[in-house]
Amino acid sequence: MENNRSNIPSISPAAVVVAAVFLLVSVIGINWFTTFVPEVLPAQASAESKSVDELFYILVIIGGLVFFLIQGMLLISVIFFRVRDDDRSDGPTYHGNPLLEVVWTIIPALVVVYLAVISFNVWNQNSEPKAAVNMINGEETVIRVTGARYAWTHNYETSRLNPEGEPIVINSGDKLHTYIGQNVDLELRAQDVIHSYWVPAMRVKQDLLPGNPDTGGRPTEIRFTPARVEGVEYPAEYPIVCAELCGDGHGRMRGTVIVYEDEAQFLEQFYEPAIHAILNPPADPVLRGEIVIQEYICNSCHTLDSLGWSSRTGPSMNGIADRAGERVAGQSAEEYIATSVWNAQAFVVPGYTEQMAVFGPDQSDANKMSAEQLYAIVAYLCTQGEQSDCDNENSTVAIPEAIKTAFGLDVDITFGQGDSEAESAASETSEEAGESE
Ligand code: HEC
Ligand SMILES: [Cu+2]
Repeated sequence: MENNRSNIPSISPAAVVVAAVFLLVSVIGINWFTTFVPEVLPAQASAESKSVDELFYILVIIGGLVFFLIQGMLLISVIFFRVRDDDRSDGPTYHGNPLLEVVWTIIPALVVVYLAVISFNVWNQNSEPKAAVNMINGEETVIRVTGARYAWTHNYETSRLNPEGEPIVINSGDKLHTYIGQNVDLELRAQDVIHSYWVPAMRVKQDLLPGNPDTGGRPTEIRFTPARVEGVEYPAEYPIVCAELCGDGHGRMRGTVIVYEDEAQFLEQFYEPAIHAILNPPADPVLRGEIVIQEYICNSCHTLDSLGWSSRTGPSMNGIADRAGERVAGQSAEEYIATSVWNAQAFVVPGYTEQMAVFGPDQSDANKMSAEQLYAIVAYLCTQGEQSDCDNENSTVAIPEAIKTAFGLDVDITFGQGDSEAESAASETSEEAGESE
C-alpha cells in the first residue's frame, strides 16, 4: 500500500484557531487561579511565607502552561489527525528531526534547572541559621519539640533558675508560644517513628528523626520568624500538623502556634505566668496534678473526658480510680497508678500491648518526670472515679517505697509551698478517715 500522506503533516488553519483558543483559556485560567489561590492558602504569618508563595506561583504557572500545552496538543491531534474511516494503513514512519529533538530537550532542561535554582534559593534563605534566636528577655532560649505518637510537646529551657539553682523548663504541651519578630529556632526530636512538624501558616515543614541523641540520634531544626498579618487580633493561633503518616492516630497529631503581638505581650500572657506557676505550684496536689498531667503526652494515647482527651492507644482514664485497686493483687490504687506511669511494663492491661512510654527522673525532655510530678499525677488520677479506690482526700498520696527508691527520693514530698504543714496535717486526718471506712 502506498502511503499518501506527506512526512510532516501540514497544519490546518482550524488547528491554529484551536491552539489559540487553548492558549487564551490557559492564560485566563492561570490568571484566575493565581488570584483565587491566596483565598485558599492560609495567611502569610511568617517572614518566610512571601518567598515560598512566590515560588509556588511560579511552579503553578509553569506547570499550568505545560499542562495546557500538552493537553491542547493532544486535543488538536485527536480532532485533526485522527485516522480516516477508510484508512487501514499503518501510520507514516518518521525519522528523527534533530533540531526539534534538541529544542524539546533543551527547553525543559532549562526550565527544570531554573526551578531547581530558585527552589534552592528560597530553601537556603529560609532555613539559614539566624543570630539571636528564641529571644526572651534578651537571652537566647532552647526550645525543644518532641513528636511522639500522637502528640507534640514543647519545652522551653529558660534562663531563669528554680530555688535549687537549676534552669526552669516550661512545658507548654502541644502549644508553641512565640511573638511577632522572634527568630524561632526549634530543635525537633521524634520518640518513636518519623513525624513531620508542619505549620502551614508559617510555610515551614521539617521531618523529625527517631533515635536518642545520646546514642547517635540526630535532632533536626526548623526556623521561622512570625510576621504581622493585617486585620488579625493578637494573640493569633495557627495550627501545627503532623505531615508524615505515623500511625492510625496521625490525623489527630496536631498542635497550635500562639503568636503574640510583641515580646511584652508574650511575657505578660505566657512566660511570666508559666514561670510563676512552676515556682508557686498550687498546694493542692489534685489541682497541681491536673496541670502537670497536661504537660505530658498522656493525651496522645488515652481517653479522659474531664480533660477532653480522646485517644485509644491505651486504656481509657475515665473512672481509672475505680479500677486501679483491683488490677494487681496486693497493690493499692495509688501504688498501681504510680507504677503504671513510671514503669508501665510492670503490668500490661489485658487487651493492650507494651506501647506506653517510660516516664521518670532520668528520662529526657518530654518524658522527664520528677517524683513531685508523679505524685501530683497520681493524686489527680485518684479523683477520676465514682468511688475512688484511693484512700486520699485531695491531699498527700501514699506512694510505696519501691517508687521512692526508683525516683531517688529520701524525704516525703510536700505539695506546694508555705503551708505544707497544714497540708500534711490535713492529709493525715483524711488518710485515717479513709482507712476507717
Ligand atoms: C505511647 C502511648 C502512651 C502514652 C504516651 C501514655 N500511655 Fe499510659 N498506657 C498506654 C498503654 C498502651 C497502656 C496499657 C498497657 C500497659 O498497661 O502498659 C497504658 C496504661 C496506663 C495506665 C493503666 C491503665 C489501666 O486501666 O490499668 C495508666 C494509669 C496510664 N497508662 C497512665 C498514663 C499517664 C499518666 C501518661 C502520661 C504521663 C501515659 N499513661 C502516657 C499507652 C500510653
Ligand atoms: Cu506524626
